[in-house]
Amino acid sequence: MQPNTLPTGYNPSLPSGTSQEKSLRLIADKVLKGRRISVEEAVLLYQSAPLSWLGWLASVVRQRMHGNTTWYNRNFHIEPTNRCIYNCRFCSYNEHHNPDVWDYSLEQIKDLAATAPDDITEIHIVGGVALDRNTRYYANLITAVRSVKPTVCIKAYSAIEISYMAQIDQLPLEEVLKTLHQAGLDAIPGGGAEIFDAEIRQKICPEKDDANRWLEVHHTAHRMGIPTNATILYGHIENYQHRAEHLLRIRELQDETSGFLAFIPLKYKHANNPMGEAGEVSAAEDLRNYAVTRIFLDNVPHLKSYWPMIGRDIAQLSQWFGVDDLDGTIHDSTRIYSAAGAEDQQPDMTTESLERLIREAGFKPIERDSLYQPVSGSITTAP
Ligand code: V47
Ligand code: SF4
Repeated sequence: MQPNTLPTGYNPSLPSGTSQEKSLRLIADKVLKGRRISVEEAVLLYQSAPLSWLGWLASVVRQRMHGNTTWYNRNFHIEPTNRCIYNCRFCSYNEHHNPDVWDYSLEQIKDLAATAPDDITEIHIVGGVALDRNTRYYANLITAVRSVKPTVCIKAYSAIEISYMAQIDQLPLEEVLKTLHQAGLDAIPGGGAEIFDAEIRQKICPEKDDANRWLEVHHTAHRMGIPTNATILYGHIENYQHRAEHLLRIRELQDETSGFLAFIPLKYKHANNPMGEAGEVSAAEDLRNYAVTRIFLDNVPHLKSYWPMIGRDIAQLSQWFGVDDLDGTIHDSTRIYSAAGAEDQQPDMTTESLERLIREAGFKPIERDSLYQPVSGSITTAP
């Protein structure tokens, strides 16, 4: 199939008349002129924009930023331990909610890294926050991985783990990040952001650092030239206002630093954790969330669909709702989502399957490295 091109001037019309429809039209006018929308306007989009219309508007933004390209990467995860001093109520894989407890030695981590295919470009390391681990340990872990995979990008440790290192070692964040960076840390993943709203955060992850601390870690990393990602955990007890305010704080920090590479909406999965009775939101809600995020977050370059969490089908469709990045080959190396009941219990995708997923939806797959540079030798053959 040929990559899509949005027909020029295509604008699925809204049934006209009510004041709400007029407001939606005004929002679209703003977006089409490249202007920002407010939190109130994002909430209105969440609440009342027809889904196909929202997909169209998000696609205009996506097209402007990335044309028909959808990026993907070859990556591998290492989850060093599921021991954790915290007990987030949505977490299915930590030792409090999972009888299968693991805590790899540095030697085991090295062996695990050595099992990753040679052609991967990124290793993503994130785990529980273990009581007895400090900055030196985490730096040694990076050195161990680096010794067997000298050229990969190491994207490691959530802001929550980094904050804990600073706390246990009584060090400023700059010092911790400097040590990790010198050991070979290249980038920081987006985990731990959950929902910034203090009241909701208190209910779903009461012991975790607050929003200000999460933002401080990322701000510090950006100042030091270390790129990071950002996430939101959605689809539990938060409302649209909470989601839009979360996005605003990311947009504000990005205005200051330009250090975020990608934003990854993480859908709450409900199996095997104490929040399970909250259920899960629908696929339509997932798509709506991608679209509003793309429209609102005009300064974060990439919107990533993390298929092990959302599933292959919705990841594929999400490209029509603002997503330009599908992560990744994975190689059955993460348990966070399988423990929480994700469809793919052993997430693993070949580059051929990823490319097919992208192409079948009408987009052009390009393999990327962690900084979103095209990887030469990518198997892409289609235009
Ligand atoms: O912070 C935990 C989430 C995050 C559940 O930066 C859950 O490229 C849904 O941040 N249902 C860690 N979500 C994973 C993460 C991530 C994933 C992929 C790519 C990147 C990136 C970052 O996983 C946690 C939490 O928000 N999480 N349990 C659950 N039951
Ligand atoms: Fe620990 Fe992370 Fe799970 Fe929270 S989400 S309990 S910090 S492993």
